[in-house]
Amino acid sequence: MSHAHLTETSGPLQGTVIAAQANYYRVQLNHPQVPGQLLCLRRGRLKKQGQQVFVGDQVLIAEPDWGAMRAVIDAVLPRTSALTRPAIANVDQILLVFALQDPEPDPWQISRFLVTAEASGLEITVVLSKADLVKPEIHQAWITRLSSWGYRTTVVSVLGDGGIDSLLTHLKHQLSVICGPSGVGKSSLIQRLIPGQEIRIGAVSEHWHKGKHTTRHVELFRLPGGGLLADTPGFNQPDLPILASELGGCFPEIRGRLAHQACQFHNCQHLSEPDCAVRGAWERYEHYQIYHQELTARATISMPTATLSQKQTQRLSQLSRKAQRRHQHQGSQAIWLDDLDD
Ligand SMILES: Nc1nc2c(ncn2[C@@H]2O[C@H](COP(=O)(O)OP(=O)(O)OP(=O)(O)O)[C@@H](O)[C@H]2O)c(=O)[nH]1
Ligand SMILES: [Mg+2]
Ligand SMILES: [Zn+2]
Repeated sequence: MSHAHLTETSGPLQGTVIAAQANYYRVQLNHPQVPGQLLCLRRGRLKKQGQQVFVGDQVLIAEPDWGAMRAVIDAVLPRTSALTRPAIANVDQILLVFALQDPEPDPWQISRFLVTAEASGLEITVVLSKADLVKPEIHQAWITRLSSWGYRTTVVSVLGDGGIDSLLTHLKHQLSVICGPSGVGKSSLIQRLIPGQEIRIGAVSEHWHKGKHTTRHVELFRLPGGGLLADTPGFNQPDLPILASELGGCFPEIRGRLAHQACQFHNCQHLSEPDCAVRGAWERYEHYQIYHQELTARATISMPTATLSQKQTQRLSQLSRKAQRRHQHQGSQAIWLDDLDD
């Protein structure tokens, strides 16, 4: 089908935003017959309305210039979901990647990523990478441990074939986002899944020790069997974007317990209340307690300070610092969100 024919017969052109950088968006047209991508600006009107354009957005395109492969984004279609960190629209599932070695898995960090991913309400798939670096007994120990947390886990290595096919099947027809700490092999895994795709990979020596991030922008890649996969920059300590009262819903262990038995109080926080169905000797209960403390301290601090005495304020910032120290990791939050839109 020729480009001219396409514009005459098919009404407004619809496409998927594949990448965003500064004011430019790369848009892949949804017509399978049309190869290549258009470099687009956002209409001034959308900018005035504060309508942001995210990677993953379905957009309508106008004024195509087929010679220069440029066009204008005329409208953003309604989103089925929107993640803000990273900023991606219409995501179906989150692929969380952790390395079995280099860097060594940290249960607190894994748990923080899991809770943050749960807060999105999207389906979660856990992948343990760099299987070639550790013995199979260690794979099995982590699979068992994560299974007791409520997650099914796929073990992969970019040097072998194990797990790769089942992962591709799992990602088919979906828009998935790959998230995880820096240096765990997210970009390498995408390259393994999509032969021929050029992706920036970090050198092993210059990695997590320095908190260096190799992937800097969000970008969607087309998987060979269908589906889109977004690479994201690794960051080491996600934010827990929830209220303390929502925390319980982000633990499969708690959802499971409450499905069988109710707490005495309907608004039980599962801390020291009597007849609590959740409190107990399960592994991540301690994570729940510490995150709860952190979220409570954060919520109170963001109240207008005039309502607190100086002594109370001091005590609260002490508490919050303590909570932060409990799971301090080098590396910073993703700051690259700012360059996605103006
Ligand atoms: N032995 C081994 N090394 C791997 C494997 N996967 C990735 N690596 C190495 O781990 C390092 C980091 O890989 P990347 O793919 O850049 O990691 P990333 O998660 O994308 O890192 P950021 O973009 O910084 O978040 C590179 O040196 C890779 O070669 C694997 O399966 N086995
Ligand atoms: Mg990367
Ligand atoms: Zn309870």
